Amino acid sequence: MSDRFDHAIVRPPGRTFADGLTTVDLGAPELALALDQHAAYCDALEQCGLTLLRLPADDAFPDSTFVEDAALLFGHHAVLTRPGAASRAGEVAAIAPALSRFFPAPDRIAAPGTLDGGDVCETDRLVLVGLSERTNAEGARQLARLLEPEGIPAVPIDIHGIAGILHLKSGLSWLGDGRVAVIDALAGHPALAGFERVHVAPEEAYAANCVRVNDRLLIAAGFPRFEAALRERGYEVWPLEMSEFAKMDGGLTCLSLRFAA
Ligand code: CIR
Repeated sequence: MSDRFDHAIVRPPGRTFADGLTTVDLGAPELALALDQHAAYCDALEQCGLTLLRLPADDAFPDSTFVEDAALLFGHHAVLTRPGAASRAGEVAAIAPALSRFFPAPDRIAAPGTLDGGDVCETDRLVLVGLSERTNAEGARQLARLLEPEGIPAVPIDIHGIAGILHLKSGLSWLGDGRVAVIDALAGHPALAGFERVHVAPEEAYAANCVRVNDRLLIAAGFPRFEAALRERGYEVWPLEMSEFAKMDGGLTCLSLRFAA
């Protein structure tokens, strides 16, 4: 398990972006602004040293810009997921050809398992798997079995009933260096006991979704307490405007699939 990446798969939002799923009440996203924010995100990944595989926008799937939910990449091992929302099921077949160049023999989550990539938080020692409205216990069990031969433990964290988070990674992110960023509602979970926890204040909860890419940490702009806490710890942070993706329940991790080729 590594924090070093050299490639990422991205897909810009399509014309149907505003028809996607959301649980928040922040208004409809503006496509032009979303495209600008996506371009800035892609630029940041490139500045971190990544080569991007840019997939075309896919109007058939309004949520398809959130590429992270359709696949999991662990080293040279890919797992095609089985998203928990019916409207997103077809995203897996839509992304599989792009992955096949690098991951010719991916594993798959099979029915009745469901699993969204947003529920899977990879760390340096284990993989945390959120049990959510999207990821069920069977999906988490299948993932644990797939990771077992690699000696990677998959530890479930039940997030049902935790307000304001769609996926585990809406409230928890791996920062590297033995640390996680975490919202208060998850911070006491025993699975996190061995990590240094950087607390994200309730009024800054959206900031808990951030992404470590090589030497930098991409964070959502507009969350000064969290940003200061990271700078104090020596992180080189890169704030990015995420307003239009936040309206659709999306965060920084879900906009790319990062890997080392
Ligand atoms: C959805 O509800 O599936 C999308 N609107 C947002 C998915 C965000 N994905 C993620 O956090 N991994």
